[in-house]
Amino acid sequence: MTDLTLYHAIPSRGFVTRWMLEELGEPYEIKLLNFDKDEQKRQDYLAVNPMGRVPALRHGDKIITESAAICTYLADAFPKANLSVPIDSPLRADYLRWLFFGPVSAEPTILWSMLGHVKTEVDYRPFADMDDVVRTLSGAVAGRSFIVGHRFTAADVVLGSTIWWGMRLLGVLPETPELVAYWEPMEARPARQRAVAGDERDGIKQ
Ligand SMILES: N[C@@H](CCC(=O)N[C@@H](CS)C(=O)NCC(=O)O)C(=O)O
Repeated sequence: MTDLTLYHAIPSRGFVTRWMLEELGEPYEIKLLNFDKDEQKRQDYLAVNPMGRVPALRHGDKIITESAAICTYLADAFPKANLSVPIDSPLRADYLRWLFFGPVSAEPTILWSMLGHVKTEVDYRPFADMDDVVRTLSGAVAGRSFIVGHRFTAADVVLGSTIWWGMRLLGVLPETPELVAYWEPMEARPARQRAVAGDERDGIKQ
């Protein structure tokens, strides 16, 4: 019996949080939702996340949604795992910056680029230029094993997932030497490998 339950679908962004849970090392349970059956839109799940989207995490009587928020929450709620950066640390600003950068700045640009820069009705560009995203990201990870300080944190799970998604899954984010050098050791982490194996195993059951 565990008090952590992840609502997940395969494949989906729920994977980011599965990886985070594996890094955490706490027992957790997975409730799989089948998108083909629209299970994410059923009333019982809408009570968990009215957006009808995954992931969502239940921790005891608390519910949290948004993959980056879930990773941030878990890192703070389980400090023994040393995956957060304390609020009084001089690195806290970098930590928050990179936790938000992937989902908020890079992912819309990656998606917009994948969709062929669809025209919007507004007369300003709603998303950052891909060149700016690539230059910023590559510069941030250049020569670094981890995005913040000298150890792995939740920011690596979130930012690494954005890089993998844009660069390897969608193939829209260019494979710069800096991004590849940062990402490949992340991909090899045992916790990520366990999450991949878990998704492969559970994906068959779906
Ligand atoms: N910003 C949210 C996005 C969640 C989201 O859109 N998830 C997709 C899967 S990647 C989903 O649940 N889609 C449901 C659907 O297509 O009906 C997060 O990062 O958690």
